[in-house]
Amino acid sequence: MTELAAVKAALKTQAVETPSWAYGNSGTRFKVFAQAGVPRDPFEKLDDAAKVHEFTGAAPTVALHIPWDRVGNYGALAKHAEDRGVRIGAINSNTFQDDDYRLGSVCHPDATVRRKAVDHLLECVDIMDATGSRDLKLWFADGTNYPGQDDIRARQDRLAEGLAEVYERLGQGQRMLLEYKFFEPAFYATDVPDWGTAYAHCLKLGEKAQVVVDTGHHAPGTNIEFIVATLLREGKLGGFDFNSRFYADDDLMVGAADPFQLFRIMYEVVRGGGFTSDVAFMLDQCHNIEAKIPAIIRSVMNVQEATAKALLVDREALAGAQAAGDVLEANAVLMDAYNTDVRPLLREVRQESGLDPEPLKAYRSCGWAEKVVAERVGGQQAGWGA
Ligand code: PSV
Ligand code: MN
Repeated sequence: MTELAAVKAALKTQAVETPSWAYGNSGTRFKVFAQAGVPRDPFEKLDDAAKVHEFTGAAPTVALHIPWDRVGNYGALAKHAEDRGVRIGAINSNTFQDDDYRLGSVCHPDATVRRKAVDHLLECVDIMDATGSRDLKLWFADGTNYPGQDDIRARQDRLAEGLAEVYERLGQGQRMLLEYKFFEPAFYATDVPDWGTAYAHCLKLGEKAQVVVDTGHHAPGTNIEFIVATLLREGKLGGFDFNSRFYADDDLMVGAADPFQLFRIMYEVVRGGGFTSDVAFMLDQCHNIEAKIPAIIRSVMNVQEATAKALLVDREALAGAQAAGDVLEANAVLMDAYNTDVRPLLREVRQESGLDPEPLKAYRSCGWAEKVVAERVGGQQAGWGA
């Protein structure tokens, strides 16, 4: 196989998981804007997600968030997805939207609240059994706002205890993905603030526990590709929650704020063997003001473009320049790949896969947006948190 053929073959295997919540209404604490045609239940969210996959060929799975996507029959939901050519992906837990969780969930000082939180996580594993999902994605809003508010070490012990119980419940082939975030909603000490804390817990738990890197969950200037390289080296990178940030956890379209950073991350993924391993490439975004389905298609395309550039890095030339200590040449090799216009290559890849080379144009002319605006009248639109 020529090198270009190998790049194309790799791109054809790329899968980006889209989040159910990105199809619903969202906003900030100031305003959630309603958009016409937005899904009213998880079934309609899957219908929209199927459109993203139909036009990109690269979004075969959809992450659910419980309880936002709670239904009576998860087998029926999984069947609904399959009938439309997609599958249910990661199950995201939610231990942050209940009054009981004011002082935390699995780290809460009161054992009754901890029990409730762990029971919810166990319920999520039951749902995984019904949907055939591989990954349980855990993000904890737990933390404290003031020094002295609670015992930082005791909170880590409670966290470890809760995680261990859920880990034991995981079935064959199931994984636990632990996500970190440096602040918000806790403003003083978040209980899983960084990759080191997530890594330490995952290491103790065992092989089925892996770290998730949400690209929006770092302080400005953090070298995320270094974290990615390290986690891959340790066999502990479970996946990504891709999105863009300008300031804090903005949840904007991946590749919108800093396409160069996305390229650097994808290069470390390719370099570290993560592209061909079990790393889950998920989006975790909210489309507050833009149309949702086109924004998600755009996001998938942005990941594809960064990946194509990463795959095009001349690794032999790079290694040569690095070994020779040729700083400028090494940097130039990397930049050559980044500066390549990969859009023609991706158009070819799509055509060879029987897809329209222009997913956004094809979606816009397919009539889906008009159809759902006309049909989805009445009922309660899905929204972030509902
Ligand atoms: C938290 O900010 C987070 O990144 C977690 O992944 C949540 O589950 C998700 O956002 C909800 O949008
Ligand atoms: Mn996330």
